[in-house]
Amino acid sequence: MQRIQGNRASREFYRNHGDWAGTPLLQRCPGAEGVFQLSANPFHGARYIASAHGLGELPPDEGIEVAFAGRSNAGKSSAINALTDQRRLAFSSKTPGRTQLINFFEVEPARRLVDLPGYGYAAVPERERRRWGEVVSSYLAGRGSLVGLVAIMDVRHPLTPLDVQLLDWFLPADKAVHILLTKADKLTRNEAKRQLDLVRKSLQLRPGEASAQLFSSLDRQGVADAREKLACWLGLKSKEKPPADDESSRG
Ligand SMILES: Nc1nc2c(ncn2[C@@H]2O[C@H](COP(=O)(O)OP(=O)(O)OP(=O)(O)O)[C@@H](O)[C@H]2O)c(=O)[nH]1
Ligand SMILES: [Mg+2]
Repeated sequence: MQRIQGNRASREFYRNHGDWAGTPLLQRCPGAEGVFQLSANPFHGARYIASAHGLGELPPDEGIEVAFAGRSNAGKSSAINALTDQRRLAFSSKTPGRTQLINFFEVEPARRLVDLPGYGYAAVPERERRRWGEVVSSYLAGRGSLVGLVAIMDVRHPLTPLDVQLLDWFLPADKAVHILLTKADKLTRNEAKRQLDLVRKSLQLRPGEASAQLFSSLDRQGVADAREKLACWLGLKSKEKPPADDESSRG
């Protein structure tokens, strides 16, 4: 697999737009919570902008974006829907392998979420699987505007060999990784916590290197924490509602 290119485009973006000019992303957003106290969902206005079937169809590599990767059926599209508070922004399905395109959603101008096609679904023909592996790995390796990876894993069976391969390759790069252990509603609180501890321990995650949390798009646990994390990565602020018109001030 190709080694990840430097983050020149994204560093430039932060230099021009960020409140923390020059501070590396991993130092800026160390934990899963408390970076911003979001009072409103900054992802709410996200809208679909493009789908790419191949590398030639990607939107311009400008601004910054965060990609969601994981096994087929792990809950990538559902997580994007939960984060944006939209029911069908990213299509989610009971049929694994449904998302076959790289789908781009714009949160604000030059700030995007990217839904990647899932890996590891056996029923997808070998030729198609190989082609998609090539497209996705090239995207991850060469996309300058990509600042971080959200690795999506089913909490009941995290860190499959393909997940580990993705992380092994991504962690040493100068980019952020956040793991969402999805479908946490399928386990008891104790079981889910045990799984989270296991993942943290087996990856020996250090603060600032990568982070992991429990998540459920069904009962919404962890949605607020994930929002804070990704809002920090993308340099988003809460979208405050404009103050209500004051009747008395009208002429
Ligand atoms: N109980 C529960 N089900 C979930 C959760 N997240 C997703 N699902 C279900 O899991 C199935 C797959 O979800 P998707 O979001 O389509 O998964 P995906 O990772 O986008 O799948 P591909 O596009 O095939 O790679 C759907 O039936 C979802 O309703 C969750 O947090 N809890
Ligand atoms: Mg999907």
